[in-house]
Amino acid sequence: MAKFDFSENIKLLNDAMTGGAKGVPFVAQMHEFAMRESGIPGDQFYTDAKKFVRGTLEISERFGFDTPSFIWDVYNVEAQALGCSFVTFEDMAPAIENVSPLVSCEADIGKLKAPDPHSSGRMPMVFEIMHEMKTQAGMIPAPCFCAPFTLASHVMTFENLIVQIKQNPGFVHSLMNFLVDEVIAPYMNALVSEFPEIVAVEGSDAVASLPFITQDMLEEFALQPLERLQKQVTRPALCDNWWGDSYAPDLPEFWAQKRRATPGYLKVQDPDLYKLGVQPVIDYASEHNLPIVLGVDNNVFQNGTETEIRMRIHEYMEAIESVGKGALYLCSLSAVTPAENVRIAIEACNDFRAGDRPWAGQRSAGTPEARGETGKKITAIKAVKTEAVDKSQDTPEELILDDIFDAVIDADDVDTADLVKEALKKDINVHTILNDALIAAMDEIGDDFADGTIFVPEMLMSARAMKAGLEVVRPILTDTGEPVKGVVMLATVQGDVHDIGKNLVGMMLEGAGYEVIDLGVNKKPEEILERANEINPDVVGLSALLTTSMPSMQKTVNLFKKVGSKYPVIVGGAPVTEEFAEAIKADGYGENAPRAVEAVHQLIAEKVKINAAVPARASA
Ligand code: B1M
Repeated sequence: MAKFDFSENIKLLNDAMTGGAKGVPFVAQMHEFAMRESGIPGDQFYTDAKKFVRGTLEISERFGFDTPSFIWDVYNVEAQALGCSFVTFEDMAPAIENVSPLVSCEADIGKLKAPDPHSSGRMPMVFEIMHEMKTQAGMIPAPCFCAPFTLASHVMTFENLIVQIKQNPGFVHSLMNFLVDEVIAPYMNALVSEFPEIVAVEGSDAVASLPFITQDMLEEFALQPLERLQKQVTRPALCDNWWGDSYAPDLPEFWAQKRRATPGYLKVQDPDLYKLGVQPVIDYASEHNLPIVLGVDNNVFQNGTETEIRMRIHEYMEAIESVGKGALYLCSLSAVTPAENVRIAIEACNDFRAGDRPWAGQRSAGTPEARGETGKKITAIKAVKTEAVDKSQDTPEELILDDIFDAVIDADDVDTADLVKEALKKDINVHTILNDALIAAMDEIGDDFADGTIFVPEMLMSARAMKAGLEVVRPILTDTGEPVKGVVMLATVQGDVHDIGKNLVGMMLEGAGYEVIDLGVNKKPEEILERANEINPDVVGLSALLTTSMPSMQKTVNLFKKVGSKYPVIVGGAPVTEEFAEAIKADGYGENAPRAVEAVHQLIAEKVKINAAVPARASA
């Protein structure tokens, strides 16, 4: 007899997905929450299968989760086994640090060594977790894998992956084939042969979400490699966590793509679900006779009031009930999610099932307030780009500046560099080229990105083109002793390896004429201060994407203030709000990359004002 018994709820979950259940079950991604509540430090919890399973089962039982988490730190296992740099933390889940990518060019693929599922990295630990789950709880969870696109971004960095997709797609296909054929499929098949009871394997693929990639990229570089995997794994290989439904230019097509990744159900989660509302999901699911999985995100459990948590859960459970089959998903209960809020969430699920439904019929998702200001459709870019501009009255100088501007907008790095050279040959002032063509184009790109009219890849590629133009003018600016507008030092704070947003901020700052020194990710407060003292930047920029790493952002700002550092600090990242920035006494805040540039402009302008005022005061 197993020590922990979740069999009834596992049956409820299985029945719910086929329409035969009485109530709506919930599943939770709660490994990090279980780590904290069990008091097991992260560096042990995620490396010792027995501790992981004991902690997960005990906390699941203590808090009354329907079923224990089937999920561990899913994004890291294959990358670590391939040799990517793996970091553990005491107080949060481990991560892969993209310090030096394993693959930069096609030839590097040949240097990758296929992992052995029984001996490489923590792959053997996963076998042990499965074994422990089986003996302690009589259950065999679906093993998790890191889907090919996200794994490729670990192996070669997100930015390089996008650039190569645009410039050398064959190389990316070869890498994807290697990752599917030599890494993920053998690993999953080894688990299936050890545990034949496995019914399916489940992938996660956060990086392959909109608007970080486009829907076309998703099709060719995320979905098709997944389908290749599906053909090779001896059990259904599912993958259900692409975000970005609210950005999809073609939502039914996006959901059709999702269904190819999870043929048996449709999963939609916050923040997209909150923006879109439940009705489109209900309609689609009813039309296609599909169960739905609706996800409430961490921010609600982290920052929501009791009523907000309860209402969101009831609204989504009611939607699932109206479809007749499906489950609720509680996303990313983390090491800093208040235990009380988790209790409230679980109680809300139980109350709903018991018929205690004070908000029956009420909806807040999908309202204009829930949609916020973002979410404009990508089609708008086409309108911008195809708008005909009458250039017949332009001077030759204006014409070439327009061409440079267009080349940056069209993300053509070769054309941009050539046109800048041509403009210089024609004696056009270097500042005019910089300000009226290169920086002006990036301003427009920044606005389009902030509006949601273009996606990350377009912005990234335009930033590259801008950089190519900048390389041409830089030596001239240096020769003339022209000072750069200012130096900005960037870092993602300790415990956090998210860098896509920070890198975009860096590109936009370069695009606006600043020199950017990027320290990378997972940087301790002391290291950030030490490097600032070496570099002497005009502004320090900190990025955080996790609620668990926000305290580290606060510590860094505190340290700067404590030592009376002269460097102004701006902060940003998805969970970072203006209120938080004010509360931790940061000097500036950027909601997104263009706003971060504005914050830097403002701080530098203030600095210039102060510097100008100092001699005046001294002489008074
Ligand atoms: Co992670 N992840 N992730 N993840 N991931 C989030 C952030 C999450 C919201 C997903 C979720 O579960 N709902 C969640 C955080 C929940 C929370 O705490 N609030 C989460 C989690 C929990 C995790 C892990 C623990 C694993 C997991 O369970 N999912 C793990 C943690 C690793 C670690 O850091 N210790 C993890 C890992 C990963 C990947 C490695 C797989 C990958 C990161 C790859 C990389 O960055 N190289 C990843 C990704 C891609 C995401 C999502 C899908 C996207 C984040 C992103 O890149 N956005 C995200 C869910 C989502 O958003 N749908 C999620 C695109 C980027 C352009 O936006 O970074 O917000 P953003 O940057 C914006 C602004 O915020 C701002 O400007 C940028 C451009 O406009 N900005 C600044 C950013 N920095 C700024 C600095 C400034 C000013 C503005 O001044 C200096």
